Amino acid sequence: MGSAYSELKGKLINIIDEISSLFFSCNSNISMEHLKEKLEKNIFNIVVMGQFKRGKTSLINALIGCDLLPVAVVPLTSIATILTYGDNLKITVCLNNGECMEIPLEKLGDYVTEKGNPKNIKGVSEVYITYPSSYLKDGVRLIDTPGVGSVYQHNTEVAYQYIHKSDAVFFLVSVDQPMSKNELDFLNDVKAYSSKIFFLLNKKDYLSEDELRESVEFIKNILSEIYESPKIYPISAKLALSGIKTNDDRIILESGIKEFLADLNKFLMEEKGNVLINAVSNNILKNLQQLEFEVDLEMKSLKTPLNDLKEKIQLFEDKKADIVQKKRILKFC
Ligand SMILES: Nc1nc2c(ncn2[C@@H]2O[C@H](COP(=O)(O)OP(=O)(O)O)[C@@H](O)[C@H]2O)c(=O)[nH]1
Ligand SMILES: [Mg+2]
Repeated sequence: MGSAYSELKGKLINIIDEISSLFFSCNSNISMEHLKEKLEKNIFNIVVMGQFKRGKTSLINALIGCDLLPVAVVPLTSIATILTYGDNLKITVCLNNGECMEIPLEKLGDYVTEKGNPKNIKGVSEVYITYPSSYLKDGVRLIDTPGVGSVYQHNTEVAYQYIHKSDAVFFLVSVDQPMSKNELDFLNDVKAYSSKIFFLLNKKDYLSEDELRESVEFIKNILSEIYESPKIYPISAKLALSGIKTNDDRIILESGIKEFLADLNKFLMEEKGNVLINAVSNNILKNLQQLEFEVDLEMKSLKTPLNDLKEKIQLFEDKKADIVQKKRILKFC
């Protein structure tokens, strides 16, 4: 990212410091402290979203080229998993009580799956994984969410928590399931928060070329009601992972992942900085609006006793005038 980006970043950090020194607290979703950290570390959240079983986790595994996260035929991930760059694989489970612990890969399923951790009885808040993938360089974080519309309501709630943290979204639908009302509602909500959405139509390996063309057209028509000229990437995350793992170019080509990866790389090289600056500026503005609202409320609450006090002083003055008047009358009697 160039010098213009660094300059803008520096200016925004100064603004955050100035605002933070004026106001101690702010009840916003994303605090000034978080926004500063986001800028300083270039934290860029790519949130993988979609209904359960669409292949979200498979896509993340394909991207990093490794069977790292558990995949299943039943709704599986009940916990959000956050992947960041690290020279070595390290898995940290954080609990709702603030405690965090490192676990080995073979224990991951005990915390992030509905089977190993039904209804999140273990009270896991998030799982952090570091991994040496080129897609995770320069502050990119890939966030795997449980997916909306699962029979488990708490999974949907977890997915929704991540909408407002997303800088870009991979939204997955799949050819074996028609697009649901849940998915459309969710997309409407995502639109308000994320400026960049990649639409992926997964499991293309189930269809012939003609069927796939029809399926892409169908999804495009639906999405066009919400987004202007949406681009859809038909892929097979399963084939992509198998091709990338075995370095088989024929399978990688067949998976359709190449065009998506090319556009993703271009976006990360050319647009990521702008999106990040925009996201932080928007959040600063939102925080300022919230602060303005709070200051306004406080002034109103101060004004009420002040008016009361004025009324009481007036009453006192009237009473005093009355007594003085009475005294004067008495004197003349
Ligand atoms: N045929 C086929 N199956 C896939 C593909 N991607 C994922 N799957 C399967 O779909 C199921 C759900 O995948 P998963 O990644 O766990 O979905 P998630 O719930 O959205 O994270 C698993 O059985 C995967 O093996 C694909 O491209 N083709
Ligand atoms: Mg999953």
